[in-house]
Amino acid sequence: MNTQLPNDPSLRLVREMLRIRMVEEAIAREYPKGEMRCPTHLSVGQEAVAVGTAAALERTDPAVSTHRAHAHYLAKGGDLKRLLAELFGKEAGCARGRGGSMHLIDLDVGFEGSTAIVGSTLPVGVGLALGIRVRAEAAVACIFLGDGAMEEGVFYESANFAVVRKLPALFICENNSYSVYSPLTKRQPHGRQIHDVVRALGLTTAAHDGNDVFGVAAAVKTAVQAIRDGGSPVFLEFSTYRHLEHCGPYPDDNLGYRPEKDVAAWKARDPIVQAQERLRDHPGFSGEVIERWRSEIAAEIDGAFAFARTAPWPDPSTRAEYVYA
Ligand SMILES: Cc1ncc(C[n+]2csc(CCOP(=O)(O)OP(=O)(O)O)c2C)c(N)n1
Ligand SMILES: [Mg+2]
Repeated sequence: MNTQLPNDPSLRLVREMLRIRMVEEAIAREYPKGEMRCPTHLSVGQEAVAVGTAAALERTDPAVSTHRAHAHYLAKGGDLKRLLAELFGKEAGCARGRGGSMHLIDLDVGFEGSTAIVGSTLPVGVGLALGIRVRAEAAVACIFLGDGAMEEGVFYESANFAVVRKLPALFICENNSYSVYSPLTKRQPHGRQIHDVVRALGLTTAAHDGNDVFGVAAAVKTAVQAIRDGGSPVFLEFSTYRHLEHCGPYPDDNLGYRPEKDVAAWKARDPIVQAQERLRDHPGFSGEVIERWRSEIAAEIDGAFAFARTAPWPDPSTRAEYVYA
């Protein structure tokens, strides 16, 4: 567990983004050794959406996510050792080593699951919101999705049900402009905005900069409060950008499917660098603080990798347990 968090909320946001970045950079570094035998989709560059959103949620608010889930799982408080053990296929993994990177779960912190099938957690999240309503609880169900997932039929069914039943559902759309190699400009008509489409379905919507962690946290906080106060479901679209390839540990800018000037512009707007610049004169923040965080986090990551590497494999005789066939 992460035991050295600063009390100051702004510092916590930056430290948590740095922690997630360092975890994913460590995964990228270790991945080519071939010990993690699952496909892995990294969120490097997109950390602000996960961290800003989770900061505005309670531990008891359930969340579901996608194939690109490490950041959401960790920001929600998911256990790092169990994440890495899952990537190594070990019994101590959060899905007992059966799921790999795309099937993360930590019920202790309300992280109710992620799956590899794009869009498949949307109705699960809406179902969680229905459960909250039926039990008359004050929680909000958070549903992370990518820009590609809103193009699937299941999104419209799920969003419509949430609106008709006025469910406490918060859709967080990470719009990184791409579904694998396909840009939004090739997938949707010129000028169409995702949040405009969703507003037409009856959800309350807004679009924000997804690389500004403070702006994300503020926007999600407002939305969560409105939902808890009995408002309609909310859909927040956050524009952001992934730095690495769609699936795997490497950059893939050599493929040329993203304009070089876009890649450079987004990298110049790195969410962690931007947040650090914003905090330059903030009490308690300094270069030394960042360096201390770096060494604390590096030690935590080393320990978690050692745990994952040395943890036992699942017993082969249990291979049919905890899976559906
Ligand atoms: C139903 C389904 N169709 C296609 C795929 C292959 N696929 C995996 S990730 C992905 C892209 C999804 O894009 P988006 O929702 O924007 O998420 P991002 O990868 O950008 O985070 C696709 C098409 C899949 N896993 N499931
Ligand atoms: Mg996308």
